[in-house]
Amino acid sequence: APTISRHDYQPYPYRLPQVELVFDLDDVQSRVTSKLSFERVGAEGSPLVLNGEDLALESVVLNGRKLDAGDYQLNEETLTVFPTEAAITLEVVSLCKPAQNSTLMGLYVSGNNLFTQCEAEGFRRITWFPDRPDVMSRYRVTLRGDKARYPLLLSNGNLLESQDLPDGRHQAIWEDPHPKPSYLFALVAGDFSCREQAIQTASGRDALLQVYSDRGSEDKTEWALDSLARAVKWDETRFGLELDLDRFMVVAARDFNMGAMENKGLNVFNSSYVLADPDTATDASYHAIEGVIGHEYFHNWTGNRVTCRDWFQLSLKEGLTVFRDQEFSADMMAHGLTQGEAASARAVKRIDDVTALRTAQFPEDAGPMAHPIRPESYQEIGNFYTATVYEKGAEVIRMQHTLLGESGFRAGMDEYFRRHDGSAVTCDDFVNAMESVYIKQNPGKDLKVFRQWYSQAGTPRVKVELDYNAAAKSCRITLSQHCEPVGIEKLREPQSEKPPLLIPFALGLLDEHGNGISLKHEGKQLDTVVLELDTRRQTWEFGNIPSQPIPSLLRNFSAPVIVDYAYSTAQLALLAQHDSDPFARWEAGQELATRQLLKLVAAIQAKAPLDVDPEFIESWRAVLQDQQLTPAYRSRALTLPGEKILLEKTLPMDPAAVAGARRHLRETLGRELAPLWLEALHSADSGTSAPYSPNGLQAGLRSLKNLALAYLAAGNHPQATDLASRQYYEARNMTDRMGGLAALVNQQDASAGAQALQHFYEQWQHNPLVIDRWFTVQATAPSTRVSTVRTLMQHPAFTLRNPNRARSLIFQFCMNNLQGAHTSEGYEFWADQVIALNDMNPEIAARLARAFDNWSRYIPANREAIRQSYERIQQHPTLSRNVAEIVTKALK
Ligand code: HT7
Ligand code: ZN
Repeated sequence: APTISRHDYQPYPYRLPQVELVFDLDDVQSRVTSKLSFERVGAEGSPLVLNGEDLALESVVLNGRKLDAGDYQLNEETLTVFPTEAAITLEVVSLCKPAQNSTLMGLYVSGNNLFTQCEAEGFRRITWFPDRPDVMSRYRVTLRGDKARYPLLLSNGNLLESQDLPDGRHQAIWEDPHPKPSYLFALVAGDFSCREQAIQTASGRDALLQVYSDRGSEDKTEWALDSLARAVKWDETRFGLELDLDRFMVVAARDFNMGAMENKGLNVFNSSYVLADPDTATDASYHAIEGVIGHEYFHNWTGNRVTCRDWFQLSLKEGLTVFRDQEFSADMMAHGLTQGEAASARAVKRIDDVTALRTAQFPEDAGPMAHPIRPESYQEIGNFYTATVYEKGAEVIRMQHTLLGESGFRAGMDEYFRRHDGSAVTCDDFVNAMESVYIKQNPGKDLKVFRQWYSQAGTPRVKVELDYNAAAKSCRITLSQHCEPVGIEKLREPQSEKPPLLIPFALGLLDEHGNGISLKHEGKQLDTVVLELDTRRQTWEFGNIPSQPIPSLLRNFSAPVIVDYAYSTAQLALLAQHDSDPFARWEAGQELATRQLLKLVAAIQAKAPLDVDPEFIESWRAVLQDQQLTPAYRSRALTLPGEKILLEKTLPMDPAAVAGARRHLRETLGRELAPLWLEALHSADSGTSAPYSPNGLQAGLRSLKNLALAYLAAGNHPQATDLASRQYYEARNMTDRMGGLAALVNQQDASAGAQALQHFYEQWQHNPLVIDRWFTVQATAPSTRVSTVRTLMQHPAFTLRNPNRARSLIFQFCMNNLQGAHTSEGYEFWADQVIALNDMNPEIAARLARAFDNWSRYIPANREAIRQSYERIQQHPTLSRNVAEIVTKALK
């Protein structure tokens, strides 16, 4: 497949102000009639190239003249006509087959309903079109279909009219007043129930919020609709951005490739991010729904009103919108709390976001798919909806927020919209708007060095040196940065050092009792200073430091970097008990745990005895007993670093040793601290007797309770099975039920787990989202092997065609079961599934194909087995462009 490069961007030679589409909808074959009114802006004689995929062409009419096959060029991917006039009307009739479309891109069937998914390049599967984000048009859309089968016909914008037609058909005409690129087009046809809420926007306009879902699920859409109303208010308050539509619709689909899609005024959602009630959704699901509803709504401005010029700019909308949804969720979690509780709630959200970044993005940035947040090239854009573009992209926006401050960032956003509302722009345009404010705040400085974050892949390392001068009572802090070559850089220019980045590095100093030392920086006395490191090595000096200080580094994770500092264990223990920055305090505990775990990994590899340091157990005991900490924070502080985070810290990577080390430490902590876990479990349990709410306090208590139960089960406590059984069978919400079930399935007494699984299936077999949980808990159980997964694939409830189901079993096993999947049988199984999915749904197949893409850093036995499996995938005769790109890069 050809490689597309960022630098090859050419503007489209035509404007397309107006689009008229008529859909004759039918699941077997739909007919699409399009009338496109072009105006030439490029050179005279420019060919008009339209994209199309999997379409049958019926007719082409150019300025009223029907074209013969010889008048246009038609190939697998494009239709080209050769107009001579500057103003052109092109009418194209084409056919597509929704029921046969298992890719879930373009127009497809889910349940009995029809949906579209157009981002990034799905519109071309609906009709011939300039399917690129810089062509923005007003759409008028007529939908026609069988009224009994598709009683609801929805598209973007306002409903102009609806009427009955002969033969039991009906039609609806929609007009979207906002010009948009084709990737934001949507239609939905089918039978749904609707929950709605009338709102008034800040300027007093009336608007209607609607959430559509399968009939029978309307009792599960209250949280999504409330979340949407909160998101609308939040964007008005925090960013001054108002809803610009009379009607904002969200529709839930069972079959969906990603989380959700921000089509203008008609968001389509994976039903897992819409449906919730206490019996079926966990606290984590409630929070994810709030976050994703917010994310898609916030795209209405950051993505839709201002969109991307080309797909290399994807992080322009995604990084910014993830940053906005993270802030929305943090504000919602902190709402109504005291100042101290609010700080803790925000820290918990930050810890969760950084954990997700380290789990998915750090490995990506060190592997063969490493790319800058603004990639330089791609073969298939669907492969670049990545943790780097989204999550690291959000960190890059967050750093700009840190550099400018809240009001400066808001001024930069206002300027961005003032300059670019209604256009398709670049990441540079965004930084330019922010820079206009930064320059005013910092005369003589600019964001030139900062921009390097957009061009550079890899996680930078920042080395910290601290030099205390007791006589002068001063302390020098030296920071130096370095970023290893990654991915294809290694092949190209392994020797060259990358240019430095501007890294906002938040720092505090503590005395030997753990008290914060006030620091004088740029004329201010502060507890936390933000050092702007923008060269390879820089030193700052602080005066008035009474004694040898302990540094608290990268507070609140002020930049997506890895810090190297030679802390002693005692210093880490002090930070873990006293640091006033809750993120850095958590980080110190995680570093202590990491050191302990890496010692155990080494012992396992050396077949030496597995000793756990008593001081480490004491540090865990201290947190467990610290009643000043909120339950949510305590649960994060008592969770060991995840296996994927640990694997990244070992070379060569040894999955079995990492899993073994973590299992041993959990068992030891479970056993040694058993009375405290029991106490935590009982007191958290009595704290959650109020009617269910996913609020931070209740969710925190449940999280601590489930953690305590998991530790007791890991430590083989004699009461663990009874406690877990009781919690499972008596649960009044899904969070408790899943906590009980996981503890039963993961402990040694197999029969109690099997019984509970049987009971769970019987109870919830009619709810697909709950059955996904049933598959996941089995896929991730440490005792699960390939044979178990193959048996589960034979279960009548399993299907590879539904992405949620495939993710719940296959992805969870391959990606989150280190003990089960990292065997030669596991790697063979994975390759079988990539190949099966490839012919069905290439986007999903390509995601699974990435499961072991950092194979070259594994221990030799695993490395060789994975390589063979990648080679087998590569030989598959009908390999999609999506999977081929991943496999080729992995094998390079
Ligand atoms: N902007 C949306 C991207 C998306 C997508 C991309 C490829 C294939 C299927 C897809 N569904 C949604 C999601 C978002 O970031 O909001
Ligand atoms: Zn998004």
